[in-house]
Amino acid sequence: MNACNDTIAALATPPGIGALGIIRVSGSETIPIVNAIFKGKDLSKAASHTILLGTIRDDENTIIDEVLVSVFKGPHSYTKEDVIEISGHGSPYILQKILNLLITKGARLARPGEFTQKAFLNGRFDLAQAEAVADLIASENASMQQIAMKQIRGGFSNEIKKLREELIHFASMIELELDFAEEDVEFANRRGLVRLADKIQAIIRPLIEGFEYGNAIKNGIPTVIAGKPNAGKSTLLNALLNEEKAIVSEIAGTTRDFIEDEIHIDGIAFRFIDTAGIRETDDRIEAIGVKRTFEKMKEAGIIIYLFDLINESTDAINSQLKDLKASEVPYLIVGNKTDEADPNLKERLTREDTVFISAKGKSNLEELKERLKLCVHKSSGQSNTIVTNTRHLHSLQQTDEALNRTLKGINTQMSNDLVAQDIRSALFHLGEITGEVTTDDLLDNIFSKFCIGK
Ligand SMILES: Nc1nc2c(ncn2[C@@H]2O[C@H](COP(=O)(O)OP(=O)(O)OP(=O)(O)O)[C@@H](O)[C@H]2O)c(=O)[nH]1
Ligand SMILES: [Mg+2]
Repeated sequence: MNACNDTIAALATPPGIGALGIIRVSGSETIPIVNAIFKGKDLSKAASHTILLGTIRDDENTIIDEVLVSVFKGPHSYTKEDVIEISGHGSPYILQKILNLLITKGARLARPGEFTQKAFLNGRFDLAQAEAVADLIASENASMQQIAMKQIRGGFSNEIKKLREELIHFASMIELELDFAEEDVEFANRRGLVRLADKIQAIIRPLIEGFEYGNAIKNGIPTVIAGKPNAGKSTLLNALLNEEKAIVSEIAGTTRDFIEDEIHIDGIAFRFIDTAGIRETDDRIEAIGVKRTFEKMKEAGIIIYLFDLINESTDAINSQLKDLKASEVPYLIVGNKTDEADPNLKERLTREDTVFISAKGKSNLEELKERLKLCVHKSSGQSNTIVTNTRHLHSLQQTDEALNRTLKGINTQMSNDLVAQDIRSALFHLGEITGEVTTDDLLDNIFSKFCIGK
């Protein structure tokens, strides 16, 4: 990692032509560097959080652009250093020229994520919050945006920091006992330690369990449309996507490979997967498709189980539902083809959890969407903090395991140095999440994934 007190500059808006382009500068020399190319009010005399109009000129005094300059004096800025944002006209030529001038005056081109990295290193926020900034920028739907925003505003960081401090207390007590090993004293209250380990596990385990849900929200909830051949699965996929994506035909066994696409329903991304209809078949290719359907159903976040109200008997339908109930994946039972179905059949099947639709006629799809949303809210449980970052998940799992070992060590009256080692390990992994424990490699790895200028 290069000197952190360099003054850095980068384009903060996307490259290409735009109405405006913003160049950001941060570091101890920000004000003299920008002052050297800015003609207008003397920036060293400008108050923080003010915007000034002026021109950017090169060494020949040629006007490059007329700009607005926003001044943020450290520590009241994103990076806690002096920061200036130069808003110019969005011409790649002009912006490049301004950046070059800044560099000739002593700024250095920023690396990806370096502004946020400075913010982290200067204690503006912790690592999990810094990572959430990248998530926020990458968020494509309301749920992702909300999860990232919650994390930026503290999320689970504060709680983890508090617990870690309590654990540090126990760790130091146990270390102290090690120093007095001859004397058989007990500074660390074992019951208190067990209580704390339990408390930490009670907090981190739901976070670990919620990861799958969080990840689903990030990547789209895999929603498998399954059922017998000809139930209308491909028709339903097309109706939901509003596009003739999958082939529909009256021939049973039309779909053999799965076809998928994503849509957002009220900010939640669902990845709908149309599958091969489930039946015994001698056709080798179709049989592979059916096998894959079962695999997809196991991996699904939600299953939409579709049956044909015209061509299937009540008994046939009920026996399919029995198999479905055995599955661990949340499912929705959907009767299709209400447009031509015998209304009596529908009556006999009426169960609270069945949705009746006509995929072909696109009727009652709104209710289906509502029910899909309900499934998601149900599986998100009570936890309002959601972990979506694999790095956090890994650290939480390692913490959990270290605490298990700690508890086991206490229960089996293992020697103090072993228990101390397990507590240190738990502390290390908890600290990794918020960045109280870091390595340069880890930081480089995290921030290199950011965009330049953030
Ligand atoms: N009347 C009526 N027919 C429908 C409806 N939905 C689908 N169909 C018809 O049912 C037949 C089968 O539809 P598909 O969507 O291909 O069925 P599938 O479940 O994908 O079938 P496979 O791919 O073979 O497993 C087609 O002829 C559709 O037009 C509906 O709501 N009402
Ligand atoms: Mg199909």
